[in-house]
Amino acid sequence: MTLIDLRSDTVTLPTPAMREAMANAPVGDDVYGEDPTVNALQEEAAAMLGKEAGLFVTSGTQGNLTAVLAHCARGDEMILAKKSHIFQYEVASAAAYGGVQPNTLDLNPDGTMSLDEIRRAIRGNNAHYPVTRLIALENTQGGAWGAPLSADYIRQVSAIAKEHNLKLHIDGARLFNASAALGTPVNQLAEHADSVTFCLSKGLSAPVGSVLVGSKEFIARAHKIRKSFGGGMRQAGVIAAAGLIALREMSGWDRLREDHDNARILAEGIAALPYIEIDLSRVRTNMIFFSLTPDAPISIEALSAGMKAHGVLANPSSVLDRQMRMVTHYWFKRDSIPVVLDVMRAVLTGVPLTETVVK
Ligand code: TLP
Repeated sequence: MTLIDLRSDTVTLPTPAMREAMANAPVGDDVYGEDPTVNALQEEAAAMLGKEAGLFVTSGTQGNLTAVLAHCARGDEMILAKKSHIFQYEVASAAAYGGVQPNTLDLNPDGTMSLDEIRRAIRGNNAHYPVTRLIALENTQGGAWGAPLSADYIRQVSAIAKEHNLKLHIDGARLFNASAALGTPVNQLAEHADSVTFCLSKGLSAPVGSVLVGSKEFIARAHKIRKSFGGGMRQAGVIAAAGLIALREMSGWDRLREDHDNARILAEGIAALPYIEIDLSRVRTNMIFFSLTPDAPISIEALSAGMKAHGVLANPSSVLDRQMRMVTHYWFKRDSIPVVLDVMRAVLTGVPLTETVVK
């Protein structure tokens, strides 16, 4: 059975061009700064995002942790969304390894935190308070169904940060998706941030890695912190080569808009199924969230298990809310949409699959 995998865009496999580039990559010892492929990736990524320097890291999590620790000292506070990846899904690493305290805010449905609430969260000069050091945004914002944050919103947050002498980090795991959705070049989305991480895996399909970008001075500090986490990767050009192909061939607006269009078409089909609640206006990039109505005859776990039995993978995102997430990506093709919809219909209603779909 061929699997249709909608669990995440993290499941993307390297393209044939990536495998070829990996096989032929010139390499050296990156801890000595001597890997030409890593150096090329770091330079190209920094140039694309309009920053002075870049650092190849193993994952989005390592990039975010490295950035937070390069900006903050122990006991400092960072302001970020309660539904941000850094707060929810990075194993409290900033607290565990950096002693950094999160001050979390709610998200609006459009993925923004209110500017007023950000201002209120910044600590005053009082002996009892921690020092606020950092604001962290996420673009696209996974906790708001992959909503893209506009350059204008980021500029306004950055103005608040500057006024209070704070740093601004963007977890841009899906920054290129935001760019494609908004029609705004990535350098404009990165312009007002002190640091940005983006993932070469996920939507861009590389097998491994993220890049952290910022000023030369910031990246020099980040480089040392990455080493302390065991992130000095030696002949890493073998994987950076795939990252270069991801940047050059997989980050274009037309490419990523295919994933966004597929998400929209799939979401519209899901909206027409019984027992489904979905707000189509919130499907903005490559993520779809929907929930089961209270009268649905099965649980969200049973829906997921039933779909899996027919080769369609999607995970519940909240069992309590009976909610499921689907993420489209390069390896999810448009002709899979009718298959997913028919499988969902069959599992939800108990009526067998239509013949056209059964393989
Ligand atoms: N997100 C994964 C899971 O960890 C939830 C996913 O399937 O979406 N920032 C954002 C916004 C992310 O969504 C992720 C991964 C990361 C950072 C971490 O990246 P990795 O997995 O490379 O450490």
